[in-house]
Amino acid sequence: MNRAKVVVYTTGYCPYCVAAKRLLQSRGVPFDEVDCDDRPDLRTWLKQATHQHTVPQIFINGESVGGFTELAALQKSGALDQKLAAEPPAGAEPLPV
Ligand SMILES: N[C@@H](CCC(=O)N[C@@H](CS)C(=O)NCC(=O)O)C(=O)O
Repeated sequence: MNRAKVVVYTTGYCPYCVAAKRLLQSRGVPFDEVDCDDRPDLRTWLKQATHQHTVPQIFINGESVGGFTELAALQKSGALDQKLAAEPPAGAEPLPV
């Protein structure tokens, strides 16, 4: 069962973003998408928070899990199920949107 809060930071033209969203949708995982086009503030925050310069950037219960490649690896290893089954920690700070 999916209890986790999933947030996907994307841009408009981004095949990896499409692939990540498709993977989540194929698993029936609800997620919030945050479009970073024309949002240099969010891109700057993402770089600081993830030390990555690419999109998508995916957060599960506030934890940065990487982009599509890492999401697919989590799925393949079975670790994604465990992360998605966890509830968001009480009082967690919302991610920037
Ligand atoms: N390994 C990364 C690759 C992601 C990637 O290359 N994303 C492209 C867009 S589809 C990107 O962010 N390029 C640099 C940029 O847009 O600034 C993943 O699987 O998410």
